[in-house]
Amino acid sequence: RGLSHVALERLYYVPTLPNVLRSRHEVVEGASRECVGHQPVVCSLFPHLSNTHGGHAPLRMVNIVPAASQGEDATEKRPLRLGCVLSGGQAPGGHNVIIGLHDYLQRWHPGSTLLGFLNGPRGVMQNNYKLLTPEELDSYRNQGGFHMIGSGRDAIAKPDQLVAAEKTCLEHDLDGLVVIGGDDSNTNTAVMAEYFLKQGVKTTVVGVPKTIDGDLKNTDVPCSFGFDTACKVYSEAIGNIMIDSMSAKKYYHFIRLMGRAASHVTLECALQTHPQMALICEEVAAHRWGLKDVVRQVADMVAQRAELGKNFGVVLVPEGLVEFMHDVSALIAELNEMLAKGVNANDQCDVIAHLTQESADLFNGLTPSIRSELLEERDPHGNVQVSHIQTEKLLIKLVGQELARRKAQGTFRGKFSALSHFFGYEGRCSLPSNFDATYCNALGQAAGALVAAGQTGLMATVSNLAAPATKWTVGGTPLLSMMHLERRSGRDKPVIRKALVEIHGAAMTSYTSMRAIWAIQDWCRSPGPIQFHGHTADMASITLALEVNEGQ
Ligand code: FBP
Repeated sequence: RGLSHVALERLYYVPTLPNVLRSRHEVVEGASRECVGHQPVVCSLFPHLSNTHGGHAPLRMVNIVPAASQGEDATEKRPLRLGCVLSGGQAPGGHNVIIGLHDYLQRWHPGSTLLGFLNGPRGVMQNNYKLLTPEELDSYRNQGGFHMIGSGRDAIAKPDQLVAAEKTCLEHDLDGLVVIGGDDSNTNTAVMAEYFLKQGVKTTVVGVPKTIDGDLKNTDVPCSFGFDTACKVYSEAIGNIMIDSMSAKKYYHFIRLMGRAASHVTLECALQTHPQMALICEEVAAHRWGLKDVVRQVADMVAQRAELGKNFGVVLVPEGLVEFMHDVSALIAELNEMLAKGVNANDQCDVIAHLTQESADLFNGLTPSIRSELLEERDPHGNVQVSHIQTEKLLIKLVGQELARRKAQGTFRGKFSALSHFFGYEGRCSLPSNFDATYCNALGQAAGALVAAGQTGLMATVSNLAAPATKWTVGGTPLLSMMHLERRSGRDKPVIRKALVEIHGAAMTSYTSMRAIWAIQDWCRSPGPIQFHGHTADMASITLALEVNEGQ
């Protein structure tokens, strides 16, 4: 396939397996869990998974622990039939999850069959799959991308989609289906698990936390895979740009970073590189800042540096920013409701006529491209496609106008010349870092152990990540425990709640304690490329290290 020297070498990297998965183990019930919100309603919508149809058994996580009994029984090693599917955006390490699953089956259930459904959930509904062989899997070990089986953003949620998925699982007599996806995909994992229980279909459904956005985490799930690698890729490029900016001394670089609603990626990259400014969506929301407030803050920083003779710097912009400025988020909410009611998005006069005065004024002040992006089709889960919105260009334009106004008043004497960048897709398919390669392998093996134990409606978990990988703990947490009700496409829906940046958490505190200095000093930190060997190779993201330590 034209593998580079490094990619070839990575084929032979052997991720460390947590001790508990190296020897005989079993799945035992763990602590009880509650939904993150609206528990009675969420549980009533998932009566089989929450057990509400037969009493009020609490949601429980499960732990994978060394087996209590020494003897093996005959059923223990029975061959299983499993399917797996990659869902949503690419994230480095996806192949290792599937390989971990396969290796688990080979080791503990020899003779098992593993099917890979092609091009995302649609492959499950259309019964489009391939049999995954050891030879093919070996050629994807520790490689980036999702191209072995492809991914897609279709949802399996509506009645006809669930029936189609059921038909496929019955046809292959699947014991389990492993869904490797983000928050929305795993919401649908819960929907499918519930439906299969209701129908008496034997296939269990287990999720694996995937997304570079880093917003799929909770007490049991320390992070989603792919985040570490993607942030390292972006941070390398940001570090290089910062040094260019300090060398040329003539440009401000506005760099928008992927991450959807959450600013985890931006925060991690800020801690890695020390930019002059990093906007954090969650802080913008907490202070109810609007577009004008954000523009003023950036302009203040530029003006402050100009007083020091510095007309250059780097500003990091999370891609979800537009959704968090209170005025823009109110506008988006109005647009969502309006589109759900069938107002024609192509008729901007009609759209404006349906907006409140405040939103209409804001809408009129946006650039035409941003206006049409806000009106674009939502993704299949009802989200605004924020990665299409060029917020960095909007900010450059508005900050430029604000500085021109100040110049006319005599309060700004510097220069403002800005360039825009967007880092997103280039980070999603990199060769996974040692951390992601190891974490993903363990997650795949954990998913295998859960399915083998007949568990359903759980997300595979691998924790204790601050310790060496041999000591990582493994288990599963109820998908329902991550859910609450959210307004989607004009109605309340039970969905997995996105884990946003904690503005008083360790990572954010670490940033806020330094940002005033980074704004004026040029303490650029250039992390360089991902390392696969040497003492820095196994370091996981800074935010994970801070947050994991804080949680202990
Ligand atoms: P997931 O939530 O599916 O992991 O996708 C993450 C992401 O990379 C976001 O950061 C980004 O906004 C979005 O996908 C882009 O989507 P697409 O690949 O459909 O353009």
